[in-house]
Amino acid sequence: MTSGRRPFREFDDSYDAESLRLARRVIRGLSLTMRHVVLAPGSRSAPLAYALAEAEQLGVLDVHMRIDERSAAFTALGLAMSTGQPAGVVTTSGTAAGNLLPAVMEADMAGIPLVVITADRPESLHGTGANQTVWQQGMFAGRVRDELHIDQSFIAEGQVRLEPESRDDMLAAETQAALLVRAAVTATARSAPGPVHLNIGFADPLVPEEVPTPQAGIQRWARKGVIPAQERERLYQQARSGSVSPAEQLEAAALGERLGFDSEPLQPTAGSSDQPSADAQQTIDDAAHEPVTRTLFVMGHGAQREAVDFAVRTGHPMLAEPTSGARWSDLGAIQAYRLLLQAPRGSAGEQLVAQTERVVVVGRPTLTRPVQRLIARQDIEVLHYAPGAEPWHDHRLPRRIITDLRELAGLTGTAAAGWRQAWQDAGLAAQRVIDAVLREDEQEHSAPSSVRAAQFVAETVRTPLLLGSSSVIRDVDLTAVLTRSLPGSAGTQSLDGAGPGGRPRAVYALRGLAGIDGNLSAASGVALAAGERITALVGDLTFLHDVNALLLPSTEQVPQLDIVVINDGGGAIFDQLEHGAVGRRSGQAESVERLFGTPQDVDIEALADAYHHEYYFAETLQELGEALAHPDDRLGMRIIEVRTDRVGLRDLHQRISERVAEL
Ligand SMILES: Cc1ncc(C[n+]2csc(CCOP(=O)(O)OP(=O)(O)O)c2C)c(N)n1
Ligand SMILES: [Mg+2]
Repeated sequence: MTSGRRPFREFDDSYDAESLRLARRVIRGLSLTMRHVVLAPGSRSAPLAYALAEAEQLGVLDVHMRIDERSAAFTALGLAMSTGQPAGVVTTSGTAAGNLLPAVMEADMAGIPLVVITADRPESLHGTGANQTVWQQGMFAGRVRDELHIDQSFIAEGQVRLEPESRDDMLAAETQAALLVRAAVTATARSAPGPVHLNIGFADPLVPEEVPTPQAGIQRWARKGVIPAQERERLYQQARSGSVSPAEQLEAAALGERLGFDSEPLQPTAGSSDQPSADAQQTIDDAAHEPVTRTLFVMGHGAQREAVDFAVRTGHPMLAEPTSGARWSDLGAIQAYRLLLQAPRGSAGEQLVAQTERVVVVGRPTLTRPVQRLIARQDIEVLHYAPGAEPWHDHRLPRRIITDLRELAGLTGTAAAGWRQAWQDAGLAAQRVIDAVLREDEQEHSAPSSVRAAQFVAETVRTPLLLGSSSVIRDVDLTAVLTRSLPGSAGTQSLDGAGPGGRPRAVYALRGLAGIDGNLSAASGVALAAGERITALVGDLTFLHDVNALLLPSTEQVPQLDIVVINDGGGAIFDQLEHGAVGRRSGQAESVERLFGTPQDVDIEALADAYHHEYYFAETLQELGEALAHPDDRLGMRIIEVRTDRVGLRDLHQRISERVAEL
């Protein structure tokens, strides 16, 4: 504390260890805009653990304990993905911190506000051979939007203050933490939301003192303006159907007031259900006249909602990936578009592509090569609608960037008569072929293929879905007919994307880097945030890679999660790629299977048993349907295994392509 100035005290915990006092202020700052924190146990992070427990008791935060840090980080990623709000993960020092890297990488490339907080040894112990001590400052450099290092010694040196000298003291630990989270959620023309890193060097002692008087208890440090738990829940639920919650606005306003910022609302991140503004609506309505064009919209991951509305209202066809928020047949998304794009000369698909004047890319398409080839074509004008910075944006792409919906409207106008219908007809014809081939295949083998199983799950489940990387998401993209109004319900179909429950149906996936790691943990984060059942549909290697998502300390709330594992005893996807052809060369099959297929025969039932989660084996689609029925009556985490054979998949895909090419 600098001499002569009176500290601006909001609460008094001067009786306590300095590490605890620092941790409390940091958590106060973080909790301005954060509701969920996932914590893994450790010694150096103890001050944060105690402070988090207090914050949870005060109703400021929800804390989730996990044992494996990689799983903890992906759980936090899922929490942030689902809410569009920052979520935190806290670890001790050493390799614990290293385990956060995969989730940080995904958050970076997917634009998710993940706040990683690593406890560190104090700077004085670095380079002395002290246990579990490694240079952690900047360890996520290049992948985080901002990073902050606070060492406890900074307090004595006056670089960080525990007691601010004014309400907007920029050296106050609380303010610094709050500003860091702000960097995670800020969307500007140059920077998308994304992960941030806070590294804190704590010095002993790391345990709290006993509270000397009841008044000095934890109730003293709750930040002012904390919304009562019940009200918070109501606002939170409300927030899930809108773009920016009243709670966020309140919190942003509170932060702004304290720190002297403009209190503009926080920006929702990609994948959240942002509504088009009145302005955007007007633009859409104005554009519904001139010019008349044959434009094709490619809707990738995180496609902006206003562009989807624009395409729907102006009648342009949409080739929409499952996580684009546009992949609804009741919105007219084109089925089986991948096959239309790769159809041979003279086919209906080829003629449609030939008539296309312009392609507009929205969001980030990652799933199929025919789409990549389409948007790389030189003979068709390709535009990219990107109103703000995109985490994946590559300025080297030879595409014209359109940042304004009005400008887009001026170029694409409204669709030529029959343009969307022609695509829809072709898509529907291809869809019929897919369904027929899948049926034939099922009869031939007297068991469903993995493709059919994925289609079945995506089309039948009534919960939000998380699609695993690898074949699953591509199979759903190729074959599933998804509707926003769920089967069996009388939900209305409106442009606001609302399903029968009044919320848009959500389809999640880790498309930032498409890793097969962390998928189940992310799904459990989504389930924890949503407070409802989620279905994760994954391949066997994706399941086994993140099996520690099943590992929950027995004190913790079990996520409402159905995990459907399509077990084909290894990685099927490589056989669909070039390696499938290599494997068919004489004498190469075994080697390709070993190098890429990585066969496994883990007993998934025994695994589920070991973790005490319910297990179902579905031999037929009917059994699968029964296992997935009545999601509201189920409790906890359930694992549903479907066994399939990957040997015939390459032929099955070829048969589908050939039959569609004949159309
Ligand atoms: C962390 C990580 N490691 C490796 C890969 C490369 N990879 C992509 S798909 C795949 C196999 C996935 O197998 P499975 O989950 O069983 O799905 P399948 O293709 O069999 O349906 C692998 C290893 C990856 N995407 N992420
Ligand atoms: Mg597999």
